[in-house]
Amino acid sequence: MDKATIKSIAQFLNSAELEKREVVKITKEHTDLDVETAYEVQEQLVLMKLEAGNEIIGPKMGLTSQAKMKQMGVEEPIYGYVFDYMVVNGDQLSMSELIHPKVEAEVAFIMGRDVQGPNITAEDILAATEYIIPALEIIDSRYENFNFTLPDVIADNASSSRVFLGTTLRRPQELELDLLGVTLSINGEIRELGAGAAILGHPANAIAMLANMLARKGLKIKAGQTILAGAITGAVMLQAGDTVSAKFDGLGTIDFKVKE
Ligand code: 0L1
Ligand code: MG
Repeated sequence: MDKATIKSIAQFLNSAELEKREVVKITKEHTDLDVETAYEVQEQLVLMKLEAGNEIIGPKMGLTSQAKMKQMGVEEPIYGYVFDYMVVNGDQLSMSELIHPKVEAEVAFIMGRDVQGPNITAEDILAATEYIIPALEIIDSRYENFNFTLPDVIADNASSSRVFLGTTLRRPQELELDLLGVTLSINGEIRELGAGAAILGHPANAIAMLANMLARKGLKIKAGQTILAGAITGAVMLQAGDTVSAKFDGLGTIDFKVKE
């Protein structure tokens, strides 16, 4: 696929996000879009957002649960980027800014040091992490009905849209991240639950994999970045009027309300 086409797909997806418009998956027309080219589209999309004055909070990992990987028929998770404008301040999510959002419970790593792959292990990540915080990611695929292939979702910045970051900070050594339990309730009813082990056996494994995937591109994890490790729970579709509450063992709660 030539550079101009890659750029035009990135523009198309960026406009869909900015205009809150759902679109048909890219691979319907561009049947030759493969994973490698999809990351090139994502790179262009990221560049457009940076040129528009947005800043990267950190990369994120997606499709880190066995269930999601099986569903997509993939053996490797994917990554995308969370930008500053995606971080929600306060406790309200505006439906009018989004297409068809879903929420999933995650943990985020706040990095104290740069980490440069390859051959990074979970132990390297834990040693380089300053704090762990709870997070609720809002994914909002730009594709109709969340209907996409793996290259589609990679090109679409792994459905990144919004994130609520919790205020409880813990050193990684203070937590057993694989055993960390989470419940995700909507309107007072538990809809999803899980443990940190849902993320590739241990959330630090996902961040190590991220460092190694970035290294293939000559990139690294940077000190100060806040990195979403992947979902501990399944993703739940949101509607205006919903009240969302997630409880994280040892990491407090995150609550928000969905408004029109
Ligand atoms: O954060 C993620 O796990 C990315 C999910 C991408 C797939 C989806 O939109 O369901
Ligand atoms: Mg996620």
